[in-house]
Amino acid sequence: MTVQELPGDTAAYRPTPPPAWQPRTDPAPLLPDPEPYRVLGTESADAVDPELLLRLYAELVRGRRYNAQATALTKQGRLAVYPSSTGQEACEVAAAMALETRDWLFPSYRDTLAAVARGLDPVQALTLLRGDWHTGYDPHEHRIAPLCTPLATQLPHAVGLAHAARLKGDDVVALAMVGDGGTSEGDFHEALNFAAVWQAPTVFLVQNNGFAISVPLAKQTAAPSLAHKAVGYGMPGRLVDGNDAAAVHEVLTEAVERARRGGGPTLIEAVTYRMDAHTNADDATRYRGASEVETWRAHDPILLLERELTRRGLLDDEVRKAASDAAETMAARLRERMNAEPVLEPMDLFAHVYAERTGQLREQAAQLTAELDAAADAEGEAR
Ligand SMILES: Cc1ncc(C[n+]2csc(CCOP(=O)(O)OP(=O)(O)O)c2C)c(N)n1
Ligand SMILES: [Mg+2]
Repeated sequence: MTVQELPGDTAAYRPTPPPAWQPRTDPAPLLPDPEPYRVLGTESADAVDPELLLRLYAELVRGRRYNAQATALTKQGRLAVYPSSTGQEACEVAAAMALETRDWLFPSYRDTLAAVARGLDPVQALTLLRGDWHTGYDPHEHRIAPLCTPLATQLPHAVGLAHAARLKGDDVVALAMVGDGGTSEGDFHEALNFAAVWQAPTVFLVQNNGFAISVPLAKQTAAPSLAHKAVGYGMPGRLVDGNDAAAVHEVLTEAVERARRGGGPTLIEAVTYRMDAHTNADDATRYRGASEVETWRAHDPILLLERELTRRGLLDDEVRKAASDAAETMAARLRERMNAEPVLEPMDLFAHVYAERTGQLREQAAQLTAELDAAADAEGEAR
């Protein structure tokens, strides 16, 4: 074993392990493919069920329209902020489709689309981003954890839930979504370590969209790939083309099934690209060039699917129109409902925070009650 000389006094450093030392796990089977795994445009595309390709297509078209509509709502002052997943729809949709109803999804703030593709009401999915009412939906009802803004904190939650389900004998899988930037968080490390040690039925999907706001991946990590990080925890790492909906769907489905069988967690890095700015509050032209964006436009997830469907004679004007009509209907309904003023109950601010209110929350609740009563009295007097 050759060890690079360290500068300074290295006399005390004895890197050679004793002869009996063996790796605890053979690292070779855990290593990701050297290139992102692809299906569309390759020979294995022929084996993909046409129904699945058509379903993915309809969902991707609807997803893109959802992103455009939600972004437009921010410009109309109807939504405080929207982190668009345009360009990442294949990951979002495949994540939702790989799960069974009994499974759990742990999304980040960028994964509204995955929640909607899983069946969540599109308006409820935006409630948090409008700043209206907590999570906006009942996580237990939908088995979708709150869209998580603090980076990577959803990952230990996912592991805890998966581990608890396993202890109870439920064959539930937790799929946790995180960005490339989120992999630098301590929570990422803790979650993956616990998941591997406990063999918790968890799947980690990292959407490597190239940036953490303005920070490019090259400034985020020196690892060969984010998928390689899996090996250090003792779980398999998979590297997949995140714009290839068939490939992401296959890799995620395999990982979910493996976790359900008791095979333990998987870390998946989906290589994709954030086509829009970080959110509507960001100007991406300040840190990246137009030519980079154009290169990715040629590798657009919808375009890749359209090519495959056309090659197999599955895409005609009727299929296109059905997908775009369904997307337009969804967008029109979303617009209409988001333009209606929500009915909000201010005291709900204190509901669902803790099972038992803390002293500070009780104080704040009393203060708000007094303010609301005073406002009501003032209104009464003014009449
Ligand atoms: C713990 C924590 N630190 C910092 C932030 C501020 N922040 C919000 S988004 C973001 C970038 C995250 O990038 P990435 O994980 O790649 O996800 P993406 O936005 O690209 O989907 C940062 C630093 C935060 N939300 N939480
Ligand atoms: Mg990112």
